[in-house]
Amino acid sequence: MHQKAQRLRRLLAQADILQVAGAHNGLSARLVEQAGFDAVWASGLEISAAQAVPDANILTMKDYLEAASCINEAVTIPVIADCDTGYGNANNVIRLVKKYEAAGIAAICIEDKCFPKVNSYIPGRQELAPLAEFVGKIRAAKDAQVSPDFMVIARVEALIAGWGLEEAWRRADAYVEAGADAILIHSKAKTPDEIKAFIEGWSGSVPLVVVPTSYPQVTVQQLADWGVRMVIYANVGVRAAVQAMSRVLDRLRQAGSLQAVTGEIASLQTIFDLQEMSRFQAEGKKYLRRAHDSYAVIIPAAGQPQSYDPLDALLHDRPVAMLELQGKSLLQRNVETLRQIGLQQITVITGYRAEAVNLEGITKIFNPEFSRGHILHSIMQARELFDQDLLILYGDILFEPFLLLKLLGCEGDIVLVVDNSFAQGYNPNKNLDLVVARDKPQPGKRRFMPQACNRAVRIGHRSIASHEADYEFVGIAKLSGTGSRRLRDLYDDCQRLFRDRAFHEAPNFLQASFTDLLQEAIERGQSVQLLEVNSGWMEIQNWQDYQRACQLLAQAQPTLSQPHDSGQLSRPAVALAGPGRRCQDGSLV
Ligand code: SPV
Ligand code: MG
Repeated sequence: MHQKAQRLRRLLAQADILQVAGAHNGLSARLVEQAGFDAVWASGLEISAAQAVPDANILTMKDYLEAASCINEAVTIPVIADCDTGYGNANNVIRLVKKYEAAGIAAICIEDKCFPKVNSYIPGRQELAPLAEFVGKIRAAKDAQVSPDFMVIARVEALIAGWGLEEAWRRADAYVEAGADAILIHSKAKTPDEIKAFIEGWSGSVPLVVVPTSYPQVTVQQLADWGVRMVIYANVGVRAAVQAMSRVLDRLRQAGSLQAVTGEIASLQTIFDLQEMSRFQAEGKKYLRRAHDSYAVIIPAAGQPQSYDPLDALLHDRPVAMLELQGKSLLQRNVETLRQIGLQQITVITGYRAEAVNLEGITKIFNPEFSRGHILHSIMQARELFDQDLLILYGDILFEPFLLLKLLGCEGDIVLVVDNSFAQGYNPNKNLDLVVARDKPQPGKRRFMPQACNRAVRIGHRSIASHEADYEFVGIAKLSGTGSRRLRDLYDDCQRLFRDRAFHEAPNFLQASFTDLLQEAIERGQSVQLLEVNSGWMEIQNWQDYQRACQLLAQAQPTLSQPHDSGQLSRPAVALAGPGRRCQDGSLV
């Protein structure tokens, strides 16, 4: 079924005369539709003019077909394609009908001149094709069409060529006899008298089409009264565009400022609307997916400082995540890193000085129990996210993009980023999340570990002695959709079982750390995989960390003489003094 051809036939069967306007591309066709015309004329003159070449078959069938297809795709109304003489003989017509019909064009119009034709308004050569030859083209076209609704309009050029009304009538009759669905009777007279005379003397049964370019004074009502069924304003679009463009360009060239012409040009919004930008955006939102789009990020940043460290002086009005580091907060730096690698869905859990967390484009969830509960409780404030891929990032760490990219590239439902360099300068005052692994870290400084092959056997910050531990948990974890659902179900289960009882290293469930839940998962047989890194992150837990971060960030500012050295930033904080704050005192909740 050919819907547009069917629609054109239905329109022709109605009482009103059809008004059709010419176009040369998708944009001009869309304007034709917006103006309320019944159909679009894919004009040979306009399409040629748009390429600044004569309307004389300088372009090929492929060029015209491409333009007609663009026009057709841009509109919902039917398109009538001006196919000149059929681009050759009857064999060429057969191919063109197949191509145009397949492209969704509702009707083609072929004219009885010799190939290559020249525009009907050009004085001089207007050579008519022999009648029999053109009849053969019409028959070929009608036999080639697939859908019965597809239309073939035969254009009589006898008046253009100066052969008179008798020849025009003779040809019109022969073309109808050959199967033409409509007759376009063309005239270049300055008044409509010639056309009127043709109509009065012709008794053909098919719809009549006219192109009143040379007799513009005629009205649609007059044409309708005379019995015309379709009027084609064949080239107004390109002529209007040329006049408007050259006037505006002249004025702009003289004025030397866009201001002089802004009142005369369409707004950008008008152009965006014509391009259907809003549909494009909606579709993008629905279908576009980048590599890590499935991930949501949770950053717990609710804890209040309780470490009695000099750093606390900077935290009286903000949580540690909002600590300024060389002109940008820690959180902002991390959010920028996340966006840089395509992670957009970022949820920050707030609590202590929640009002200070004022970044654009993040989701905030307030944890009302931030002063009593611990980090697990904070993370689970984002419970509804625990059915998709998740990245959990503690709020007091600074990290480099490559580290996250490496983590995101790891297979596994629960993957923790771990580092074993803590052992080199172990600070007993720091309360690290330690991990005992199934496989011992490889000795030596250089490692090659593209995947998280190792597994956690135990994890915790109290019950594991430093000499037993293989790694420190960095505070970055990746959960697949399966992993996040499992941890959510485990959390729900443990909340029921351990509400007021000790839960691993926590005195009660509210004060549980993330590592307590991980330990429970390990004990229930869940694989907790380890991705070993030895650079790319640092923590900001005390005054020394803070100073060191500021110093490294200052050095990391790229200058011409001193290239950016990301390696400096990536060294983990291994020789820091002062009490650690993570997990022990709830400050990092
Ligand atoms: C066209 O638009 O290309 C036509 C109509 O064939 S006219 O130019 O008026 O002859
Ligand atoms: Mg033409």
